[in-house]
Amino acid sequence: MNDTQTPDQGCRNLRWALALFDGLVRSGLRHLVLSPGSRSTPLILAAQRHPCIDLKPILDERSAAFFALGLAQASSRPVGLVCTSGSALAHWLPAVIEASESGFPLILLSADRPPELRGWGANQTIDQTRMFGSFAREFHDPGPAGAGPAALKAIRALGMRAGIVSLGPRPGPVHINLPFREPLVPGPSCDAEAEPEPGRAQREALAPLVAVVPRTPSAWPHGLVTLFEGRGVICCGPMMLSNESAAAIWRCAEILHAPVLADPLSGLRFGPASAHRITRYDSLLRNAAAATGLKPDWVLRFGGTPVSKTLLSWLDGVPAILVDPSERWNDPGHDVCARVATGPVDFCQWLQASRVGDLPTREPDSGWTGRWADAEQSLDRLAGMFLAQAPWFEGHLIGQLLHRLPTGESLFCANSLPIRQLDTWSGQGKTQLRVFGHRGASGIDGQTSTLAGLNAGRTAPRQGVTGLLGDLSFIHDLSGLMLMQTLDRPCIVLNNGGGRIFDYLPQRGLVELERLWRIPPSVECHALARAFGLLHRHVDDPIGFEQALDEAMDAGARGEPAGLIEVRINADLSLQSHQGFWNDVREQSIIESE
Ligand SMILES: Cc1ncc(C[n+]2csc(CCOP(=O)(O)OP(=O)(O)O)c2C)c(N)n1
Repeated sequence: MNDTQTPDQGCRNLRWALALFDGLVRSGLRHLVLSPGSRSTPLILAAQRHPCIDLKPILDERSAAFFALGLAQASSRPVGLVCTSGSALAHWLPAVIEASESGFPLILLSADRPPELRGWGANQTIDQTRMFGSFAREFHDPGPAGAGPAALKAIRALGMRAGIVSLGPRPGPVHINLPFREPLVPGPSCDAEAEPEPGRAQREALAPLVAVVPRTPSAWPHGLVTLFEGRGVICCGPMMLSNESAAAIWRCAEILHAPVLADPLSGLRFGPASAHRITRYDSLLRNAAAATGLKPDWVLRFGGTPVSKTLLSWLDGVPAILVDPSERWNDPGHDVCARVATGPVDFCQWLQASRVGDLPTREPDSGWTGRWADAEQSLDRLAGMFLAQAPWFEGHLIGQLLHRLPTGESLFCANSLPIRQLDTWSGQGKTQLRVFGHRGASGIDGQTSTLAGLNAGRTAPRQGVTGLLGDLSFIHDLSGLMLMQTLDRPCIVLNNGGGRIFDYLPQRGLVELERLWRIPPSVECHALARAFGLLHRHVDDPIGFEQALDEAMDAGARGEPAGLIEVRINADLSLQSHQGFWNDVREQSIIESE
């Protein structure tokens, strides 16, 4: 069943609603109380077709909501409410207040008109946004029904999330406002039905699927073990890791015989060597045979979303187990099938106690992880060979910089190309090095001020933080330069003539790319440095860079300001080099077929 093949809007609405209920059912929902109306028709048709849902019609929405409250109270399961647009949902309010105050799981599914009709005098159309204010634990407005597998996956994930959130840790109502475009009734050829998505059989081992696993490991369902059948990878995104947590993740890798794909901001990429550590995945996975041959059955995730887009799209569709003690829903790919609300240390203990490592499908290290380690080594060699013949660019500079930062030092790496280039070129580093970056909102703002703040907050004088920034990021935070006047670590500015990341994105072919996207700054770094009383060094070759870095670090060691190092980058050449390297990777035979 392919949604893009059927333009019927009614059918699209129905499939969308069915996917939403699939997610809700997976979180434990079994009852839906509806009050009749037209706009909510796709929801009612979908619930009617869903084999796990019991439907109860009640005319008055106020009474329906109190009835649902009773059901939720008695069953300790999320209970759904459906009504039409307009004043209908306002009648839910007293019961919603009670559900919020008493902590009962209600799922409020209000049908709505599509955005183009809101605020234009369309019939029965009011502002339904956040109608229940702080009485709803979460509010979602996912927009009109989408087409295609990604949209269905997203709405299914939202259903599951809503049910899970309604159950706790602070149980209560969750409101999803659902706009539907007409026609609301599907055509006769629509063959929509509740359908299993990929990996469903595996996920059903947790039936009813418990996506958020409680904090106490003794209460974790046994079904969680079965998610680790077959071959897996551990993916570590940006996070602040204690030594104890880092050790626990390495131990998880040993137990599971799984490689650790370590993001530059994970805290695991640099430090004592580990046979499980993989750092070259962003390049490696551009090779089609490697991407296919190394595809895992599951991914165990720690930390935030990794920097590498290549990695993210390769993981699309792979069932994920997210271990995260926070209440964040860190799952942009909508692939998380179990979210374990704990940290690496507790999780590792559970792995050990539940003997996940002894599953019969587990391969010895020499097999699966050995293949990953070989691939990493091949990529190391390829990168080395490539850099040996390429003209100097950021690929070389990153190696030089990492090599010169002593143990215990840190790097603050700006967004845009610097963090991606670090991701691509750093490789493994045995020197303990911490990398800071702003991947929460991935802004290019506040970078020089943050660099100064990081240095002010350090606990030992020998643990300084060096900055690596693009030229626009540097200029974006000019007032921060005042804070850098006494900084004893350098700020390295990669001056490539503006926002050159756009050369790597689909915008690269657009008219006026230079004026409207790259925006090359019309101010000179040296003039800025002079204006702010900063020492300025200007380099454009490897020897000059090393000299400047040594001088700046030596000055810092004497407690003197380290100043700016402006590196002139030929952005066209750099782009060519990156593309050349990735082409080499694509063409090489990197992994042997099994
Ligand atoms: C506050 C903020 N404004 C705009 C953007 C969008 N943006 C992302 S990268 C970029 C260009 C950055 O240029 P530069 O710092 O010189 O780095 P380069 O692309 O050359 O690596 C822009 C404008 C953003 N992420 N954050």
